Amino acid sequence: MTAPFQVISDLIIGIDHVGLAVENLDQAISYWDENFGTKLHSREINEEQQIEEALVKFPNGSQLQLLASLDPQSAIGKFLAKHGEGVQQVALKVTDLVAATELLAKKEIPMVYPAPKRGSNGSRINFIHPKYAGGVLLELVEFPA
Ligand code: V0V
Repeated sequence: MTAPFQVISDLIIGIDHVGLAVENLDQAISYWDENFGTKLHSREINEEQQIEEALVKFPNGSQLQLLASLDPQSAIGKFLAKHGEGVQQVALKVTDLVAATELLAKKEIPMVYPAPKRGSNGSRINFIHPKYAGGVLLELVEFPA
């Protein structure tokens, strides 16, 4: 059976989070809590990415992901060395990461990784390099149904 025709807007739910590279995770969590009233949603180490990250939520549910490096050679370590603290990524939530990847490939927009990686809270993630996305590192994130 032929799969129904899909366009990318069928697959993208919206912005899941904006990711900030930070030098000190504890200080960053406190900063956003004390000054902007965010609440800590989750915190975990991602060995593969060599980071420790925390999701903090605003009252309306929108999220920041605070990303600290555990290794200078990690993506976050390199970002901090080159750019300092700041916005490292914008993450789009998708219903189907593989289908989104296939549609983007048809537009000659490749993913950084050949296959999805593990993201926070059981998600699957992949990235579009800033050179294909207007200078912004775009993450695509899919959560289990
Ligand atoms: C690099 N560039 C960036 C950038 N990273 N520009 C904007 N935002 C960024 N995040 C610029 C860099 O300054 C260079 O600019 C140019 O892109 C080429 O850089 P490159 O030599 O390819 O840079 P690298 O070696 O730093 O690698 C960049 C990529 C790397 C995107 C390939 O960061 C990567 O693999 N990222 C995916 C993994 C990741 O980000 N993990 C951490 C989050 P000029 O000098 O040419 O102008 S993990 C996560 O989000 C999790 C676990 C989650 O649950 O969400």
